[in-house]
Parts: sequence; structure tokens; C-alpha cells
Amino acid sequence: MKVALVMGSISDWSVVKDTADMLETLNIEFDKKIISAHRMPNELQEFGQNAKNEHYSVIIAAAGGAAHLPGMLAANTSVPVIGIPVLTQALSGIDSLLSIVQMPAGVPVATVAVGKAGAKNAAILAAEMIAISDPKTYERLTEFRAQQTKEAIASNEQLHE
Ligand code: RP5
Repeated sequence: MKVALVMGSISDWSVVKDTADMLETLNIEFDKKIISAHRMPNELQEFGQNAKNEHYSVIIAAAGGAAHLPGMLAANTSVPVIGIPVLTQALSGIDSLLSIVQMPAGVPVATVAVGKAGAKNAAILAAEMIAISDPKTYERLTEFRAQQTKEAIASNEQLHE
């Protein structure tokens, strides 16, 4: 089971890298690709329409500003789309967030938080979707959660250093 990791521009890669790292941590196979909704509209449509045939289980799409990429991918496929709103300089990512989250009824995009937390959570959410029918991924997610709980508890030590 494979994830498509799509971004609107090479300028999004510094954010999407965190998603890629987390997918690797969770041992999820993925392909990464730049598809600009506005500069590559034909490629976007083709990619969305072929997503199922390409055996993608989940699409993660990151975009900033007038962030139409996740929504337009969702318009072209029933493969679930997770949208990452990229932090922007002009409007601090609120433009990205609203562009991605406010989808019309019938075409959902599962939208995560702006910035680093969202980038990581997109990968974890994709893994959770895959884990529904993949016990090995479920096991890895369980281990990941247990480890982060352990680290959070251990961070108490730092209060007394
Ligand atoms: C969006 O426009 C991209 O997702 C990027 O976040 C934003 C700016 O793109 P560049 O002008 O940096 O290529 O399509």
C-alpha cells in the first residue's frame, strides 16, 4: 500500500520533508511529486484520475496561499486526500488553511494543522488509514505512540536539571 506525497512547488519541500521523514519512520512506501494546481492543471487532472490505477491508498497534498491542490485532487479521485496547509509569509498560513479546509459537501479533504505539526500528522493519519487493513502498519503505529508517550513522561526529568 502506497502513499502519493504531492506538493504545489519545490518551495513546499522544506515542510513536506517532515512528512516524508515520518512516512519513512512508519515504514510506509511513498512516491513524491510536484504538481502545481495553477501552473500544471492538466497534470493535476491526469494524476488525480490515475491515482487509483497507480495503487495509491492515500494522497497527501501540501500547498500554500491559494492552496487549491488538495481540493482539486479530491475533485478528480475518490482516493482519500489529506491536505497540509503550508505556512505563508503574507498571511501566516491562514490563506492556505481556509483554501484547503473549506471544501464543498461531497468532496472532502482531511485537513491537518498549518506547519510542522500538520506535516507530521499527515503522515501519521495516512498510516492510520493504511493500518485499517494492514496489521504491520498498525503495530508500527502502536510502537510509535508508546515511544512518544515514554519520551513525554521522561521529559519530566528536564524540569529538575
Ligand atoms: C502554491 O503556491 C505552492 O504550494 C506554494 O506553497 C505557493 C508558492 O509557490 P512558489 O511561488 O514558491 O512556487 O502553489
